[in-house]
Amino acid sequence: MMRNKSTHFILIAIAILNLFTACNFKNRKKADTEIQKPNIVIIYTDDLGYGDVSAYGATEIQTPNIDKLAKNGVMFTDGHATSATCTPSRYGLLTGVYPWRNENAKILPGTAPLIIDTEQTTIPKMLRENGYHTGIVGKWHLGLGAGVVDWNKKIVPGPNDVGFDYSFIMAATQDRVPTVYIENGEVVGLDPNDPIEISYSKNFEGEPTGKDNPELTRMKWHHGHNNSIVNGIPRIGFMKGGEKAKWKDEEMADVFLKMAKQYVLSNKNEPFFLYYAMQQPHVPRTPNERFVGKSGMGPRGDVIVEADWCVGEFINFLEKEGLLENTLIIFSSDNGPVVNDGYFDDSVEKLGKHTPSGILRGGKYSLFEAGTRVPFFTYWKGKIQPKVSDALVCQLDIYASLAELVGSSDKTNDSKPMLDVFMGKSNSGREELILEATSRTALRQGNWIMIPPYKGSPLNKWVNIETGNSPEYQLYNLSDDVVQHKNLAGSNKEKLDEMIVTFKKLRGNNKDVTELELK
Ligand code: NG6
Ligand code: CA
Repeated sequence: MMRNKSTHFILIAIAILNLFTACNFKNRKKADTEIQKPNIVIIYTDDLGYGDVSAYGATEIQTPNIDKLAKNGVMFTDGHATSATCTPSRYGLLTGVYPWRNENAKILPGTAPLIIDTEQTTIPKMLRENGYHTGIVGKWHLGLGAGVVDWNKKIVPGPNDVGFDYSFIMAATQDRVPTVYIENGEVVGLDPNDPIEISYSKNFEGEPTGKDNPELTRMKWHHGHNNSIVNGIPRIGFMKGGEKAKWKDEEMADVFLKMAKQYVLSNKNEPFFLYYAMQQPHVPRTPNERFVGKSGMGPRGDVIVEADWCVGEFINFLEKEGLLENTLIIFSSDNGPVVNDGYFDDSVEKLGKHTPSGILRGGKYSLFEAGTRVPFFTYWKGKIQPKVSDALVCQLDIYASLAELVGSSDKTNDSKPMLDVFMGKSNSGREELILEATSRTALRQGNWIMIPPYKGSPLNKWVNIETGNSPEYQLYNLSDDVVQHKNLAGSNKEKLDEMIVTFKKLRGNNKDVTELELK
């Protein structure tokens, strides 16, 4: 059959249109795959050391669930927290800003005001602007309120004012009052007839304390931790009232796990970001009875086994919900390990051959490697190929890397975009990194670390950890001396001077630093 002119025209038009739609579809698909918005979960432990995880070489304790993620993801052997203590570390993680830039980023009492500026950009804020629902379940320890907090009213500002749509937290630490959960700024289970009062300076009349009433305690204090007694455990700080709202320590792991799952269930239909900040193995170590005696290493080992179980439960839950293939998981710890952190809890006596810091020197509070070098890995089923990476990475860089992932142009000066490293596609980690421990700083450059001279004892005798303090400069080459036993400051003055110059440049105008002299 002959076609007339107009039929021809129509056919050509349709063909052109088809071509356009095909191209368009192709383009659209490309854009969709370039910018991915997987769910993002940061699982953050408290004081878990480099040597506490069997994937990282622990032999005396087994962490099969954590190992499964580590071994099927990118397992970093040189991954760091920004600091060797909690508050500064969490500040660095969430804001992408070095904690030593904020003089308030030090271990905070439970009454401290919020130390993140509500105008400041944070991981949850950045993700929220990019279509994520954002939640935190677990330990906060970044301060609450703007001055004196009334715990009986809505507590603001807090996590919900720095980017989290949902929050279920403990204010500070498990060993600090207030010992209550706070959900979106409100104390959970508070009885208005039994208001909460908190003080870090003096006791409330008639209230027992660990110091004066040891007969009321079931866990004895070793150093600090002798103020108010809650559930038979003496704490840091004084608390009155709020009886019904007080948490039960042995249930905390289950409560946080339940709330983490609940958060996911409520928000699984949109991209979500969950910061699951577990309390283990920080003191007081209070395993649920299901885990008591399971490690053979006393409560510290038992709560690590408990934390490992929680990780397994949470991952199985994501799998069951069909979310695992679409969820990027980042696992790490806020600082290095400590064995005796203020209670007689058998952790020293029952440690046996276990070495929480692995082969590394130091631990929590220390400028030596074990202060900040912690278990650190990324896992994304089907997207990340198993790999052990020796790239130098820091939690500070999670901010910029997640920004890269979701296509955000948000930046901070300190956080370096390293998505390819976290995805296991590249090995080029950081060249330079400033590490912090109890307000002292050191410079890591390539495989070298330079620790400037610091006053103070070389050993924190309370916790039996080497601090890194020395009247002399320390310079170590970690490529053949990861244990930091050979101080090369005297023999390699050229490298030392080069590092002092870089350190001064990076740290900027700070008295401690500007007074440092070249050798
Ligand atoms: C210290 C506590 C320690 C722990 C730490 C904070 C004393 C003597 N020691 O001051 O037990 O609570 O603060 O730990 O009170 S962190 O992991 O939150 O940084
Ligand atoms: Ca900690």
